[in-house]
Amino acid sequence: MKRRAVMAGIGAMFVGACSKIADSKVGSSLLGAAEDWHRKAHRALSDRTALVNEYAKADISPYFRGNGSTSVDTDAYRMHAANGFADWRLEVRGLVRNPLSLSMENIRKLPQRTQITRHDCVEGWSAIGEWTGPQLSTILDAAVMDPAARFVVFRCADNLNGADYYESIDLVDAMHPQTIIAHLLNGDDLPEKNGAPLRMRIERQLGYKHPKYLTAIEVVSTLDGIGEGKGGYWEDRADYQWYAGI
Ligand SMILES: Nc1nc2c(c(=O)[nH]1)N[C@H]1C(S)=C(S)[C@@H](COP(=O)(O)O)O[C@H]1N2
Ligand SMILES: [Mo]
Repeated sequence: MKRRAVMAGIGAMFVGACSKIADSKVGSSLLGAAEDWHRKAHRALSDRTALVNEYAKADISPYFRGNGSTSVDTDAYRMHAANGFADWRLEVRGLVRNPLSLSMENIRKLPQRTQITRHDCVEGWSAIGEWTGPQLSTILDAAVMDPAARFVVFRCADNLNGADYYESIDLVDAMHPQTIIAHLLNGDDLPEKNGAPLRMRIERQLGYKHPKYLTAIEVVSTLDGIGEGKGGYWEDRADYQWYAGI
């Protein structure tokens, strides 16, 4: 047999086998299951980029409670608060080409996003607030992440019961349009209890994933060696899930 004929024969065999499998009941349910699996995996991935519900001004809670740390018990923080956080700096470091040190003025001058969202705490309360600040993606784009980057770690000024609060997310949440570095709540500078002068809003996740009193953003390839290695203050000490998607 000529080579071309052999190839055509093999091709025909495959086509034949496939259509036979697809014709049989077992075959079509197998193909169906594979397709279903792919569709679900695809949906799970694309859903993570979907926006959470945003509310109207009329829905804003009259009082947005403070939870966990409601202040930072250091002289440095008191001094920052006393001069309106004019000297506060947000460091952007780790696996980035351009490390940054941003002032509040720098942050206010970036393009801003305002969103009215519901905050859900695992302790069983919710509140709706209007948050304003630059998208994290804008800052990460300016810093230019290394190809090895996989997670973003947030460092905070407060120490809660003997350990520094920290959190981390993956790059899907880091680049999500509703992931912002908020400096305003309901149009005013953040109150101290809600994380002045800067706090993250990571709207696709539960309350403990939104670090307050933000001092640094660290781009890393692994969470090993950071805190106890589980990616966050509560993950390290109370078995809270690292991925707390809502
Ligand atoms: N730095 C820091 N961030 C934090 C906490 C904290 O104690 N310290 N508590 C977390 C928890 S459990 C919740 S529910 C929210 C509360 O935010 P709020 O004080 O603005 O209500 O902040 C989160 N971020
Ligand atoms: Mo919480």
